[in-house]
Amino acid sequence: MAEVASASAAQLLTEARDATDALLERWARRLETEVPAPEGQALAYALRSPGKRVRAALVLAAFRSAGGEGSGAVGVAAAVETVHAYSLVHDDLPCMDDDDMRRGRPTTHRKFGVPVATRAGYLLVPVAAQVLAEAAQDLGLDSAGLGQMAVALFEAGGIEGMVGGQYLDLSAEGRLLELPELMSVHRGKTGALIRAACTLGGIAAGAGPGMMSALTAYGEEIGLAFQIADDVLDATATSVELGKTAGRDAALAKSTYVRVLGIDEARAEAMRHAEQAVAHLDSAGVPAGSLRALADYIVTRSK
Ligand code: GRG
Repeated sequence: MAEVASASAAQLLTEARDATDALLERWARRLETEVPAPEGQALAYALRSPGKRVRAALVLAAFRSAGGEGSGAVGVAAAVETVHAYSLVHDDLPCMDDDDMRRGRPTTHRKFGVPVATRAGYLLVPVAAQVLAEAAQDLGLDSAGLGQMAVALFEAGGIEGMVGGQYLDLSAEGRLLELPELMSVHRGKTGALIRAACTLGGIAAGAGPGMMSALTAYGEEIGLAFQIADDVLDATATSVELGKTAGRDAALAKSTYVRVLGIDEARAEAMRHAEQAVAHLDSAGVPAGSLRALADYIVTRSK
């Protein structure tokens, strides 16, 4: 298969951010007017929160690697970022990681209070479903295509993925996990949604089974690499660089790759997973294109 033209990670992240933010801004305006205050304002605040848009970039890169053309996948990217936005609002709540700063701004509950932030977080889930349904229409997918995307996104966001991983993570606080258990926390809590971003890009492009399994295998490895890199950044970067409180894992006595392996070995492990991710694409003959650049970015990023 021919290699697709590959954008640099920086170009792709900028493109993903501009396109996704524009779509999320339309939803923020709509929700601000349709949902009574203060929940409507809290929803808009969470959707306008300036993330790096890595998951959106993965959707777009996977879409193109699978032969997708045009801008139809932007809605899919926005749906994934909406689920991510919900998870951050809830993750920051006092009953979870209890954090004051996110993306360089006060967390949603610090701005609107815990009850409003909790409700706004839940409300983002059906919003994500609506964003996804509109994206399926833009892509010209039939109801089976929408169903396949919905299963990929909401299974990853649920008990078999993100919620399950977060639950394990919270219940393990103060206890040192062995590597296999830690790996399942990371695969669920963070990896599942990142893997789904890659899978969804493939579904949006109408990819066949070989391409789909390569994209999913890439997503599985890169999701793990992402959270290991996140563990390293939490231990080595500053709060200003991260836009959130650094050193939170140590403060909460969490098991992390840094705690289990040390910083250097954790970094090396993230690199190994990133290489493995790209190897899945190469060995299936899938044009890696920008997915290669994103794999590299994910393990070398500074925030
Ligand atoms: C009901 C138990 C239960 C859970 C609810 C809250 C939740 C579900 C899950 C939390 C999942 C979570 C927040 C995992 C951390 C993922 C992570 C590394 C986030 C940071 O991602 P970046 O660096 O952030 O891409 P930006 O801000 O750039 O988007």
